[in-house]
Formats: sequence, structure tokens, C-alpha cells
Amino acid sequence: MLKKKLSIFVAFTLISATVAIPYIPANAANLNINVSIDTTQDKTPISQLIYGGNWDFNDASITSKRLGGNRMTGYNWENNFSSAGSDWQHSSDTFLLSNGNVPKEQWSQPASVITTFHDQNQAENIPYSLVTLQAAGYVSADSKGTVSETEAAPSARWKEVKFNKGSDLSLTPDTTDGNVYMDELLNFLTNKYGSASTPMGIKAYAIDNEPALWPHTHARIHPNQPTCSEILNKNVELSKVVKKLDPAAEIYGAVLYGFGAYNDFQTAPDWESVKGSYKWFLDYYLDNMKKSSDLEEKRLLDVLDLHWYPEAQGGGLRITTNDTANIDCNKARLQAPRTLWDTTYKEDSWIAQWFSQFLPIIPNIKSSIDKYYSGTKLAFTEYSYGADNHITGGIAQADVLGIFGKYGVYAANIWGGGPYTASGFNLYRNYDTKGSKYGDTNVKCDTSDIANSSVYASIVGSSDNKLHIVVMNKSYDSAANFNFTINSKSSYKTGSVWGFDSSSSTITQRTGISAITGNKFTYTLPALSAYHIVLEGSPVAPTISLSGYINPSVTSANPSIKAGFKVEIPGTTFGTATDGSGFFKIDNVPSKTSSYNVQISKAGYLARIISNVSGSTNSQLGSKDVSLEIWAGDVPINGKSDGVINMTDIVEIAKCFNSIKGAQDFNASCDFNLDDAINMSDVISIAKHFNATSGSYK
Ligand SMILES: [Ca+2]
Ligand SMILES: [Ca+2]
Ligand SMILES: [Ca+2]
Repeated sequence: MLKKKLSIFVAFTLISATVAIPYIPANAANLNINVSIDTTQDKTPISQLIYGGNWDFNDASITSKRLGGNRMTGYNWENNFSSAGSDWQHSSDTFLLSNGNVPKEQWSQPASVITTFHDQNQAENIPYSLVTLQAAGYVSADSKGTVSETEAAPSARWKEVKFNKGSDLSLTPDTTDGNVYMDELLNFLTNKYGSASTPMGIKAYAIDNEPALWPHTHARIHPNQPTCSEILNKNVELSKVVKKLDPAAEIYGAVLYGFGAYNDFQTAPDWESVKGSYKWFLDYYLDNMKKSSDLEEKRLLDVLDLHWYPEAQGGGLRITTNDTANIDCNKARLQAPRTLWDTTYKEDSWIAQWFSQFLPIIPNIKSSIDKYYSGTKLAFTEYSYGADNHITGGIAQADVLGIFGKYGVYAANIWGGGPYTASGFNLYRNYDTKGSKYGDTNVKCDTSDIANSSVYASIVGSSDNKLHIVVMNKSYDSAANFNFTINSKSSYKTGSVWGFDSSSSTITQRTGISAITGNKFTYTLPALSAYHIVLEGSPVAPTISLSGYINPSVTSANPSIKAGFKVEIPGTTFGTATDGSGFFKIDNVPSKTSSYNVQISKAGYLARIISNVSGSTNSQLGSKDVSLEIWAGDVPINGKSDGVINMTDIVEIAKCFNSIKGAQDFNASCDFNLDDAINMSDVISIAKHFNATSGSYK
């Protein structure tokens, strides 16, 4: 269950490798995929730290950088030597200095690997540095190469790491004693750069790296399998050191390598004894970090830091590979990001086979956080979906970044990177090569075809005048017509489009979109492509709706008695009529700061005017239970009512008294109770509000 991780060295050599792109037939019929977007719903901030890396690669525009990996476990900040562990012959050497481009004259300066890393980030305008601290127990004493098994710590080849020095902290650490102190390192870094709350400060520290794997990766430093309680204790104690010296710095822990560590800390020796009712190790870790934080009265864990190298396979091959000759593996790579969020998806992996109750993985992790240490952020500081130089790697990368943004991941750092994965980043970060970016507020976006497409939408801040859509056609064979329907406070007219596809990793501008009407349009993507659509619009004038219920003053057996009352806004063209339940609703009334009047009328009834109806909010004028009563009795004469119920109206009834429908003298306006006869019951209707005028309504 160990992951196959590239060493930093191997990863660097792979960056320049090229892989042929297979021929993709495009003769299949187009897919039709419906996408609905609502810029008024599911609005959540997208953390900009999800676009992070572990190093610079290609032209990827990244927002944070991590100094981590296996090498940092054995890093001695006093002399800058480090141990490769099992990645390369358990060699203690100067790799981090040479690999980190530390100027030779600084090789013997304290922490120059860290300071060079941070200085480079500052120079590249990468504002967020995440630096790994040492907690395994020992770090390299020298750069004399391979450490044999008999020289495993403790031996002269190692210095012991202590979190607290217990005496005055020095800016020039003693390289001749047997110890390396973490509080002295924090003191050195905050002295040089200021605290994390200042612009130059290092923003975050991780509690070592992948501790569950130490007996494998660093058998000379920590040959025994760590226990749950050991790692918990080390996280608490080292975090306390950081929080004391740099309270604003964020703590990342426990930097777990993968699911085997999330689950039972790689079958830790004490797991069964501490498990209790915990679902998995993450629960134990979060719960106990919270308890320790409560004791300290400060948060000791800011970010739950996990690594995620998908175990999903296709065609018998794990999708994290850079070998792209296996089409089934490539296709599985395109689906693998669904394991992060999709409850309906089951990947081909041992996790899905044996531990499906923990999938999809992000919602399960978040529910543990909510249950045991609410407010803790989530980071994946190492992950890779493979195929750094293949279209499927580029699409998977773009998909994963969309998912991280949509599902509230706080930070993420790709391990690896190549031309196509760089384009997966730049589709969000620099799609036009002029620094234009995807929005920072996620909005609701759903596709009708999860298998063949992924679509994400965002706006900038709270304004939806500009709508960013990242859309992927994951079909290997078919172009796809994407039919977009958008609900928005803006009306979109045109769109510009950028993207990459199987022909090249370079993001280029594509055919634009013009003459959008009704916030609907269709756009076709070729098979295996990822595009960024930017729609430009202007605000739609806001509108309100006015609704309510009326009730005639007449008792009637006729079910239509409440229907057909005209409801109008005098002086406008807006109006409607009541339905059989007396309900009315006028939509799309222009919002205004002043008020509206609403008039309700029907032949034979005394018109009622509701004044001072808000012009800026939706109003309901009367409910089903407490409805607006409309009084019968104002009979129109020559088509006109006079706004008062009086003798004139009685006279009008007298003219047709005792007539029935069809008779020559029958006047429908006088048949208030709709029984097709004009008689005493209609006269009684008048009597109820005799002498009332339109002003008599209250
Ligand atoms: Ca020392
Ligand atoms: Ca009248
Ligand atoms: Ca009647």
C-alpha cells in the first residue's frame, strides 16, 4: 500500500521528457451536454492557495510554494546537509543546497536552503511559503554520503533534533554540539523575515513529512514504526514552539502520505488501543489536536495537511504514471478526480474496493473536521494525477483545480509538473498570457454529463458582470456541444474563449461567442479539450413581483367567483387577472425607490386601490387566509363605474330585476353571485356596503 512517489531528482529529469500524443479520431457524432449555471447560488470563496506547487515548473503561474518532501525530514538547518533516505542510498549530502540553487558562498550559512527558497518566492511574487520543520528525531550531521545500517541514529552521522533549546536562542547556532533546535530555527527565521503577519514573513510551517513512512523512507533516522501517540505528541509540542515564536504562522499537520495513513496511520502499533469509536486515524488526530489546543487556549493545528496520490487504475496501470501509451489508463485518469467529490463514482482501486465508506474523499475528510475540530482548513500539499505531458494529465489537472475551488480546499501543491499540467494551472491563472485569472468566488454550476465533462464557474468578488467558465470535454472520441443556460443578475452578450487540446499544450485563443440572447448559448469543444470561457455582460435592471389573494364580498356556489379580477398598476402596462383561487402575481415589475399603486377591479365591483406598495421589494398583498376583500355593488353604466355604491346602482339592478341569463334585459354586471339570475340575493350583496366609495377600503 505504499505509494510510488517520484523523488525530487527523478521528477526534475521527467519535466523535460516529451511523450507522443496519440491520434484521436474525431468522426463520432457530437455529444450534447447541458450546463446550468446560477451566479446567485452556492457562492463560496475560492482559496487562492490551491494553485500551489512544490517547485517551479514550465511556465505555470503558482500562488504558493512548499519546501517539503522526503529530503526535508533529515534536513539540518545549522549546516544545510540532508538525508536522501531510501530515495537514494540513505545519502547524507549537499543535495538541497545544489538542487535549491543556493549560492555557494551561502552553503555554510544557517538555514540557507530555507532562506534561498523563501527569497526566490519573494522575487517571483509568490507570497506564500510553506516550510517543513523536522520532527523525526535526527538530522544529517555531515555530507559524507551513504549512511550504513549500523550507523543508524543515534550515531556520529546524526544530530539529535530538540524542539526547545532551554537556553538563550542564538542567530549563529553551535554546529559542534550534538543538537539541532527547532525554536532556534524559528527565532532565526522570524528575526530575518519578521512574523508571518508581515509581508516578508514565512507564512506556514509543516510538522515534518509523511511520518507513517519514516521506517521505509528514513530507516536510518527512525527505523521503528511511529505510534499514533508519538506523532500526536510531536505535532502538539512542535506546534507550541512555532505558536510561541510566530503566533501568526499557520501550522500544517500531520502531512500524511495517503489513505493508509488517513485510515490507521499505516497500521500503527498502538492504533487498535487508541481507536475507540473513531472512524479512522484522521478522527483521532483531529480530536486530540483540538483537546490539546483547548488546553493551550490557542489553535495548534490550522491546516489538516494530507497527500493524495490517486490509487485509481485503468488498463492495469495506476493513473499517476507518466506512461501514456495505455489508453484505458488515460481514460481512467480523466475520471479519477471524481473520487474527490462524486458520491456516484467508484474508481478501480483498492481504496474503492475495501474502504468505499470513506469515498468520496473530500466530503468524508470535511465531515471528520466538522465533527472533531471544526474550522480546521484542508490542504493537499502533495498530489499528482500523472501524465504531466499528455492531454489527459492536463485535463485531470484542470479538473482537480476546479474541484479544489468548488469544494473549499484551502491549499494544494502539485508534486510534479510538465507542459500539460502547467496549462491545467494556467487555464485558471494566466489563460491569456497577460495574467488574467479565473474568478475568486465559486458559483453554482452543474453538468448533465459527469463522465464526459467537467464544468466550473466563478465570478470576481460579488459582481457577476464577468462570468468565468472552465469547461472540459473528457470524451476521447467525440466533440461535444455544450448548451449553457445561465441565471444571473447580468445579461451576457459576448464571450471570449481560450483553451488547450490534444494537439498542443499551449493555451490559445479560440472562436469567440457573440450575440448571446436570454443568457443561453451553445459552444462546441473538440474531444479531449479544456477551455476557459469569459462572458461579458451588464447588469439586468432589477425587477420585483407583486402577488396576493382577493376575495369577493359575495357568497356564491360558483367556483369561478374569485376569478377574473383585473389587477393592474395604473399608469403602466403591468397587470394580470386573478385565478380561480383569487391569486394573482405580476412579475418583472421594474424596481424603483418610490412606491407603486395596485388597482383591483371587475365589472360590478367597487374598485380597490392598494397604495404605497414597495417599489423595491417583492410584496404579497393579502394571503390565502387574510385576503383582500372586494365589494360588490358598483354597477357600470355605459361601461363606466362611478366609484360609489348607491341608489344609482340599485336603479341599475331594478332595470334587470328578476331576469335570467339569456333574457334581453339580463345584465351580467348585476349578477354578483354568478348564479345566472338577478334577484334579491344580488340586491343583498349591494346592501352590505351601501354608500361605500373606493376610499372606504382600509
Ligand atoms: Ca547545534
Ligand atoms: Ca355606482
Ligand atoms: Ca344572482
